[in-house]
Amino acid sequence: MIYSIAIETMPHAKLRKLQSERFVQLVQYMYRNQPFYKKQWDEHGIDINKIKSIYDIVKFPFTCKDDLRNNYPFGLFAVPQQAISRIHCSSGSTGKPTVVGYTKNDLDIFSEVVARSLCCAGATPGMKLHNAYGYGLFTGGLGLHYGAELLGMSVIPVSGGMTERQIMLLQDFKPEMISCTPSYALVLADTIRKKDPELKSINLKYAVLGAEPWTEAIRKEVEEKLQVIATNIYGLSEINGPGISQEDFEEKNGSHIWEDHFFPEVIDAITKEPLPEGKEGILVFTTLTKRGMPLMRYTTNDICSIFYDKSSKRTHIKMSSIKGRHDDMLIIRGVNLFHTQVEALLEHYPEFSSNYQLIVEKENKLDKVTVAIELNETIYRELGTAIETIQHSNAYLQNLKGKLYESIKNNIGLTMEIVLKDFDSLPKSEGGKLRRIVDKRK
Ligand code: DLL
Repeated sequence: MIYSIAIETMPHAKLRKLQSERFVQLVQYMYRNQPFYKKQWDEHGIDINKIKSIYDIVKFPFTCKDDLRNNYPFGLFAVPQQAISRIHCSSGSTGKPTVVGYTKNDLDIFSEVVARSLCCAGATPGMKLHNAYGYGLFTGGLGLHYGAELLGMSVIPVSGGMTERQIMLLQDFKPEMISCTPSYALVLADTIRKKDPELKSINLKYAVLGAEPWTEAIRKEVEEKLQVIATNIYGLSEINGPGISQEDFEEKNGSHIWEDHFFPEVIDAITKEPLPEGKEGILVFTTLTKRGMPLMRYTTNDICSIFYDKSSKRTHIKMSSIKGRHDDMLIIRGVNLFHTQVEALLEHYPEFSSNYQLIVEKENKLDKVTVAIELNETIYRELGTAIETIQHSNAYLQNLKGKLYESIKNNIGLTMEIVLKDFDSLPKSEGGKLRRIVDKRK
């Protein structure tokens, strides 16, 4: 089902015209109401009256996370604080969070794009949604919640954590759709299967997964273990929250960015020049319709490409899955490395569980990467002893480690130490975002 046919299938020329109209109004609005932008644009000699179309966007400087931090907490609000209906924060793990304010109308748009996204993921009115994204300052819980209600779903606002209780509710309420992080979907799947290996007690059909980078291997595993169709939902609080883009459950090759509200660009990480369709770089967004705290050319730091897909049911541009965040990119002995590259190789090894960590440290002044990876449950039980202690003497395990070592070396161009771990021994998702990298160099 398409939530809004007129918008989601709008011809490109008409979409571009709509974006241009919205952009021209936005620029005037921001200049009048956000002193930060007025000052910045004056310093850059931008004459806002000469801004005539969306193509003029290249004249504007970028906004970055530090601009939000420097204006903490409410300095970028474009309306008096009393006109802000809700405040969310980014999930930054250190220092002050970045704050986002929404007017009532911004929240209506937020719900609308999430309703669109849920339809795109396979939802229809009347379906039940088990929403296991965290409720609170994080945008995931409330964002999905109100969008699902707008669509006419019955929302079960479970939030994150308390896995046993979640499973009881999945079994008793029998929701058709679940929304959570991909890593938590796997935790739920493994826990359910321990009690019910054939999955007879639940009725899930769709999973809407996002908030952290994930790969095709994880998709396959979630789909097999939970017997669902899993699609990607993307977003960030600075721009809105979840529902900036969403994958179609029948197409699954990239997520549609709702271009009538969020104008995307991809720029080169070094030169900051906009890149053509299909080229990978840093994703940048301009909020075309937000009024509480609009942002111009916000650099997300997320690495992906954007492209039009003529074979799609919808006309809006797609983005590839996020490879990682630019600030999460590891530089190992001069080679750029995202953890998702290692994850993609692990897909070929059913002997492992999907739980792994990359540990980076200095050894004799050189970067050293260790891949700590759990064995899958069956092999672990067969071996029946602490894996870490026997991995150097057991021929089967040595051979397995050797194959992974070679595969990483040949595909990524780096040598990494492989350390096998007991099943279920590495940190798991408890509903929030899971960090795969432990960088001890910092
Ligand atoms: O994670 C919003 C969200 C909630 C998205 C629920 C999807 C589902 P923040 O906490 O501000 O907002 O974190 C935003 O998370 O810049 C990406 O680095 C990462 N991220 C979000 N969705 C995806 C995804 C929410 N589908 C940051 N794939 C973003 C990869 C994602 N990374």
